[in-house]
Amino acid sequence: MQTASSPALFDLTGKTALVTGATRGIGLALARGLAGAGARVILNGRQPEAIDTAVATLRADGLQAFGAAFDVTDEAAVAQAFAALDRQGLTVDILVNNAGIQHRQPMVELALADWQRVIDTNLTAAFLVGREAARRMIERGRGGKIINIGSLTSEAARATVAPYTVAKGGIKLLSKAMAAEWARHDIQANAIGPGYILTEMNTALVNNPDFDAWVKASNPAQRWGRPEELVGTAVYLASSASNYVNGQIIYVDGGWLSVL
Ligand code: GCO
Repeated sequence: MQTASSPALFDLTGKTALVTGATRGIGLALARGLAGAGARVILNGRQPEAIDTAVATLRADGLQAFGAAFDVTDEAAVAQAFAALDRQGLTVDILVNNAGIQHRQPMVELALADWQRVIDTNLTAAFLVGREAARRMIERGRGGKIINIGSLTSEAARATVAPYTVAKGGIKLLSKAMAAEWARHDIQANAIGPGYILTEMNTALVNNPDFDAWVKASNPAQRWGRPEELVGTAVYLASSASNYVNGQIIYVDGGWLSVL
């Protein structure tokens, strides 16, 4: 049996990756990282101008980047976006379901509309985009990779972020549901559970001295993570190095979940 040497195992040359919510934060870092490993990347977001800027930044570094503006929570828009990619000859080999929002409010005050919005964006969208991608991967018969972005809250709750917690718990099991149905088509669906990462979404937390102190005290690494620190795990889960790894969630959290 032939075993590829390690650079080849992780090489994404010739693959196309779609990253949702890729105009900033974790999504942008993962898009850049996958492109750095050789993939052609399609950056999704809702605002065309933000996508253009992100695409231009990657291209300036000699990376292969394209944009696709669509709302991941809109079933018809997702279908249309994939049809447009089909017409451009862009076939998604790797999907990163990253788009996510946060809404912090105690549950007794929480409106149904806010609950729904958070569930739609953080969980239902991963089903919608995953379904379109998987339909095509199955039809092409060349397998594929799906990486869903979970959270520490895929494992344990935190007060004031109930819908996010529920959605991220769902992401962990959605990855297993995808593996259960699509592994036979050589599709691997796994999740990454980032710890507390320095992103715009978390600005309010980073700037809150009590929260910042709590993050550093509760994490054995004693610090926040950086978006780039998720890239290695994403490249691994996008590459042939993980071809028999399916339905898993890998926490990249500095050890946070390992301690009480
Ligand atoms: C929060 C944060 C979360 C966490 C992340 C940890 O309010 O709890 O916004 O996004 O940073 O989910 O994994």
